[in-house]
Amino acid sequence: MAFRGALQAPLAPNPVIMASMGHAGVGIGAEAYRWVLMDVGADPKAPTVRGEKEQLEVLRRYGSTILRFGTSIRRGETPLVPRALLVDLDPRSANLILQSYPELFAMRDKHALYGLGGAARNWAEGRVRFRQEIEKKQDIMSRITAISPEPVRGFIIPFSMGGGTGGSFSSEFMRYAKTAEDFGASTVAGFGILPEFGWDPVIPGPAHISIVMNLAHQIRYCDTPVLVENKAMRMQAERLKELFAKRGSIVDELPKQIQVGWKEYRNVNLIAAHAIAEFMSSFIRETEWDMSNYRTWLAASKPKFVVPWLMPIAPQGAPTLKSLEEQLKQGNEGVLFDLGEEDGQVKPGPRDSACVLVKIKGTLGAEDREFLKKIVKDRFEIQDSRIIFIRVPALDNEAASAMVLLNLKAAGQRLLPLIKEAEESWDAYKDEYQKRGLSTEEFKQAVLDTTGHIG
Ligand SMILES: Nc1nc2c(ncn2[C@@H]2O[C@H](COP(=O)(O)OP(=O)(O)OP(=O)(O)O)[C@@H](O)[C@H]2O)c(=O)[nH]1
Ligand SMILES: [Mg+2]
Repeated sequence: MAFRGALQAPLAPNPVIMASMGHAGVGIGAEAYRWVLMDVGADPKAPTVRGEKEQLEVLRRYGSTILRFGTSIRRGETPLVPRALLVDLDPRSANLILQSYPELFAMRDKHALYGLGGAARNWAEGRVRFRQEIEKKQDIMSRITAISPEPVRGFIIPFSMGGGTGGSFSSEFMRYAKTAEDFGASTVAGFGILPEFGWDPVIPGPAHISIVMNLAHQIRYCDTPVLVENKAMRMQAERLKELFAKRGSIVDELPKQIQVGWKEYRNVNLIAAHAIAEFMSSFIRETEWDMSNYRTWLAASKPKFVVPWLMPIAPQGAPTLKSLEEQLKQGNEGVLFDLGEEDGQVKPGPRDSACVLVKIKGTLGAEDREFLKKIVKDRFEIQDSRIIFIRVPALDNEAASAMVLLNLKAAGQRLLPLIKEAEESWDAYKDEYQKRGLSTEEFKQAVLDTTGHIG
């Protein structure tokens, strides 16, 4: 009987790997996995499944993002291991996650790739070091093969654009994922975080140059470039801090005496992790949507940048639309990017579109769609025909949620001042960058590519 069950179970699609880059990327990537496992009711400290039926169920739903680690090893349980890479120049961040969550990241140092020291907040230095230390010395391909023996379907890449390592490593990794022979057909989704100037400890000038180089790489190599902002997320984190205090975070379980700077980003990272978990749920559960469909949705978009709108931001309640409506009434929602709205409205672009992921139990009827469409249209003037819906099945104990992925011209326009600032800073920094292999020509091309794509 058991054998027949195994034969009937549909195969999980090819794996998706989370490649977390730099300090912010590692913190958010690890938090997103914790979130995904909590959603299915697994204990993130020791995520396992029992029995064949449960195994098949979980693997059918999550097999593409979680590796079944060997055979049952204790008490008939099988550990589930995230297909996650934690990549940084500074070894502290990945090491701390591995030490604090040894059973979650059970392949230990296979998950971690690191060099020595930092990238000096210099995108060009980060790129050289990625090539020398991560790609060659650490042999990134062997790591990818270790956590995914099957061909890879896609990559999700969380990172911050304002430092040295995350912005440059993710740029190089996107290029690598899109040009290496083994991955040509995979789908690459970036989750890039824009820093908050004047609050986050970023250096204006170099941070702007990193943002431009990174945006140019996202335009060229990313199928789904998702942008979020620390400023918008911090505002929501502060507003909803009581709700987040009740929800556990990976940060809570890090040793108290070791500070790696995630404490102050705890709630901000929970919000980013929630957005990534929602994104993953659109193609890892039994939906009609494949990760590669995002590529087609955005193929002709200009700009193709995507901004997430989370409803609710901190999940509460039952898996019904009624419960979601209740959360909205309480203001538990928000766009994770400042679109420069005036009087609550954004000037519409002719091809603006939205992709609405709705996680509920049961069907998503015509009335439900109308209700959600109205919410979207009240805020953004998007044509009916350009709003698409993907229903994601919720589990019994899960809260209902929706994430609207917005593809708006306004998001591109917001980036123009940052590009201008980078251009104005170049002369002062160019010697430092040229020494590490980023020529004025290449930088100017990135400026042209980004402004041309957005404008
Ligand atoms: N949302 C969020 N932002 C972070 C986090 N950590 C750092 N940042 C912000 O991102 C900027 C730089 O990114 P980091 O990830 O710290 O830097 P890095 O990628 O490790 O690069 P280095 O500068 O080489 O260390 C910081 O100045 C902060 O503004 C985090 O955990 N979450
Ligand atoms: Mg760092």
